Amino acid sequence: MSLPILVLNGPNLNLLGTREPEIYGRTTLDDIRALAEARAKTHGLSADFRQSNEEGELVSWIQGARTKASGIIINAAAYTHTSVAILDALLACGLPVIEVHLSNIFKREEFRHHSFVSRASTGVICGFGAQGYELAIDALANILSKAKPA
Ligand code: CA2
Repeated sequence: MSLPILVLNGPNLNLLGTREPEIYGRTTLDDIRALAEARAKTHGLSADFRQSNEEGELVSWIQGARTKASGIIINAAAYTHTSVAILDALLACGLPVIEVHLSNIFKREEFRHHSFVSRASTGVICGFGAQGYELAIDALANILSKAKPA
């Protein structure tokens, strides 16, 4: 069994489904966890799904992933646009990274158009709501299958 995919969620995503449904929809983070775990299973993989409101905790989880995960899917939420610490941790971990956003950040305020996370990511998926996590798992599964020695 390969190492799990680490699925990281940043600040305020624990509020999903309870506030601002016009932007983020009515799906809760627990719903997304279930979707991600089910999707990983279809690829013979597992998902280690986490959320934190704290930048340092996210950095520590990324550091730990080096030996405990096969790849990272990250919605760093507001830290996407501010955190060099998360970028540095992602660059250092040496794992494939897929960046996800529920909303289309390019249709929103100018300050959301820049992502530090993107510099460490193989690809970015945004604007597809909860489905974006499933798309990210498919993309990562494809990357991991190609990286496997024959
Ligand atoms: O679209 C995304 O997934 C974002 O990463 C969400 C972040 C935002 O800062 C990014 O620019 C784009 C915000 C997450 C906050 O989630 C909430 C959910 C419900 C109610 C309030 C906030």
